[in-house]
Amino acid sequence: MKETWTNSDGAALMQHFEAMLRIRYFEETVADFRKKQIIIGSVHLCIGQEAIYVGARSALTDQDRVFGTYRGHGWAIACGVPPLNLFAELMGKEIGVCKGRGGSAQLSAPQWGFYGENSIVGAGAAVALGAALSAKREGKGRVVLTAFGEGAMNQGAVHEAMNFAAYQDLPLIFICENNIYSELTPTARMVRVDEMYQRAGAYGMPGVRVDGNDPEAMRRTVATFVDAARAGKGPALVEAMTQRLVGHYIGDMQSYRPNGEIAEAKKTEPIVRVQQALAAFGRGDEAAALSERVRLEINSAAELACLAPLANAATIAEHLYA
Ligand SMILES: Cc1ncc(C[n+]2csc(CCOP(=O)(O)OP(=O)(O)O)c2C)c(N)n1
Repeated sequence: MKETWTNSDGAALMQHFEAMLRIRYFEETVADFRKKQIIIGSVHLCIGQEAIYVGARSALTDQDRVFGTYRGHGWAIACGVPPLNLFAELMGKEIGVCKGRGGSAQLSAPQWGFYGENSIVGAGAAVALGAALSAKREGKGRVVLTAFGEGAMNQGAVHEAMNFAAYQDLPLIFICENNIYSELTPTARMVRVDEMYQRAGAYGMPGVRVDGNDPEAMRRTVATFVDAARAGKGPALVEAMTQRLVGHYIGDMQSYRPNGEIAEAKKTEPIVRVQQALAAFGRGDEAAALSERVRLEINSAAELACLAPLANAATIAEHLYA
């Protein structure tokens, strides 16, 4: 797919680059900490999919609301959640965004417009539907974005959310992160039609497939649909093509992936591509300095999170609902 980078000085691209690096370095540190058991529990990394979060979030405003999945650290960071409080959450620390009660797959940070992850595949779409209904009734132009994998497109809750949102003209943007695997199974082996965007027409809403490794393509596409949703024209489905460069979970040997697939994907992964584009704009040195600065920022956030106290045992049952 062709890049859409036309800005003359690469300024927008540099901003995307910074945000994508923040996610990448965060995730790499999480992988390291999980292996060392500094972080425990289930962790799903989004390495390789950063352009989706950064591009799409840059098309939203702070009044909008984002719902992710268990692979949601990237959405949280793109929404502006401070890496320190996110690391701390994954470590069960009191300064975590959910006071250490949520962990990697259940955290939320509504004060940043991030209404959370969800470990039940496809369930976030139904929750986001409720937020979109509320946004429509409020009438303040708020838009809701919900993201899920292409495997989730076969869940009943996603189907119901799409149908209801389209019928009610709700301001809801559905982002399908198509990384071509549903857990450990190639999605093409599970469905007859693996072009997920084509399903949008059946619900009566627009649907497009976009290069999810191109943050500008993501921003432009999502911005068009966000404008329409704010104007009362209802939902849309954006199928963002990407690849995860790591396992579904930490420790996944990925024996289901053909030899060479990851090496090939690394040639067109979003950070490498944006870095090359910035070099072409004559901003390669600036990009390298920025990369170093973001790495230091993430290292320092990780160190501070390690030093922070664990969740208070005396109040551990507070803020929990079951
Ligand atoms: C309702 C439900 N069914 C099954 C699972 C187990 N499960 C966890 S991730 C996953 C695959 C989801 O694939 P996809 O939607 O493509 O998202 P990805 O993990 O690739 O981001 C499955 C089946 C679950 N968590 N919830």
